[in-house]
Amino acid sequence: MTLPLVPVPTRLQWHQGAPVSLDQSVKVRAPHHLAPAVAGMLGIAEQHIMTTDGAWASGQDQPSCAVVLSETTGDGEGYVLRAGDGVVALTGSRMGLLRGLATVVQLRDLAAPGAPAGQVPAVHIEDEPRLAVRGLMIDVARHFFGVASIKRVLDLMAAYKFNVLHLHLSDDQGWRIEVPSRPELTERSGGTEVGGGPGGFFTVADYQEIVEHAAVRGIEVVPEIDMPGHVNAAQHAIGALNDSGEPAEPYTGIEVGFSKLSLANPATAAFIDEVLAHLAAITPGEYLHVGGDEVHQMPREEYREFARHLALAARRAGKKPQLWGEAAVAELPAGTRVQLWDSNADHAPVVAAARAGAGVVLSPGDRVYLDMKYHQGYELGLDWAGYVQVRDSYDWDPAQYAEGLPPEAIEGVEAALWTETLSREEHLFTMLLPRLVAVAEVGWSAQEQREWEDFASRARAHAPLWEDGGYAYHRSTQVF
Ligand code: TNX
Repeated sequence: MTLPLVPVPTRLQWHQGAPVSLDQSVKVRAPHHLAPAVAGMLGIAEQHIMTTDGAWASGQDQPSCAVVLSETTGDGEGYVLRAGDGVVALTGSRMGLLRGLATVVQLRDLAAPGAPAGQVPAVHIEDEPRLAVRGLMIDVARHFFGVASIKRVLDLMAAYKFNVLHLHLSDDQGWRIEVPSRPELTERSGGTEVGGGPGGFFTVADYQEIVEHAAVRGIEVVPEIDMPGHVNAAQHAIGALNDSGEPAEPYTGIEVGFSKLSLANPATAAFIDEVLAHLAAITPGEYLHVGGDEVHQMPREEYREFARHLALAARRAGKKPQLWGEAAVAELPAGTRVQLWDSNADHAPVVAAARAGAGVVLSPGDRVYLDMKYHQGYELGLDWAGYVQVRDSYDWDPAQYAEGLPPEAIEGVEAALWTETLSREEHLFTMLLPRLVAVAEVGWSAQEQREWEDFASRARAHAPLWEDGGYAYHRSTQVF
């Protein structure tokens, strides 16, 4: 008997024992700090959670609990789950418990063969991720998506054990994060987007709400300010960032590669430091993404110098730098993360940077750019990397993607959702589902355990969960 879990766990054994019923009034015993995650992920009221530091929230007698979370030390994401005869017991570090909770939810909500949903079957699971980073990038610059939409994205990510949300916060078409010392950024460029729509931006409080919703679910937010290209919105807001000293015209088209900053302009370095210091201050995660892609009109030497400047600026702000693959040609400080994306490019510079010590996150356009059309004629999306069917997102091995890439340099995989053609929340989820869950399994599950037909049948079983959650999805004929 197989259960349709996604991502497929490392080890699963059935055993004799009665399934455990988990309804809305189930009692959960958990460390105090996990109560919001338990409530949010299992969808139960916080007063049903008995915290291990003794306090039973509503003051009743301590009940026996059907779900028991035991926290161990360490920061790994592995967990052990034993279910049967009235108890679901989860053991792991804080992160491990969060990943295990996602499994409990799937065990409860995906009906086991011959059993009703709402019951966790008697199983023993040991599980741990293949790759440390399992991310999703959302472009809120081309079209803006607000806090409520991003929280729904985070809920979906948590359900499939993702741990990094990368927010692309600035581009030619808009600036999406409040910088209190530079109010003109959002005042002038927060209200523009592709196609002339209303745009929008995150206040500091909005951003913190996102960071908190993510943190509760064990997801790190990596904010990106894209430089030295993709900067028209900044140059529209701040005239001093242009060589002319005059503000650029707003831009609402979808061409790339035409705008750039210059370090010869003394305003540039100060701008970079100020923005990154602010972003670092409001971001608890370790990384700042500083862009580096598609600067089509900059001489190579100037580009190399700029990319290095950006990486060092991120470090000065107290964070580790992450940059798009082009930046691999620069001399980057130790601890820099390079993000391979352009499936049409030569990967040799990224491979060389990895050999020199950079970490690599794989976001190959032909596999995990979830803004690519599913097939010819599909109404949403772009096609520069080709069509990306669900199977394309699933059927590849990160260790084999770029020839010569040392396996130990591969930190993880990150799907990307660019939004030139996506203007509504429904569009986001239609592009994400089912491909996002394919990427989840690529990042989490061992290569030997993955098989396309098996995945497709498991993924199919998840559609009712997406429907219950109000998530739009594409009924790909490869899966349905
Ligand atoms: C390339 S990926 C870009 C983005 C576009 C995307 C569309 C990357 C680093 N740059 O500016 O939005 O393609 O798929």
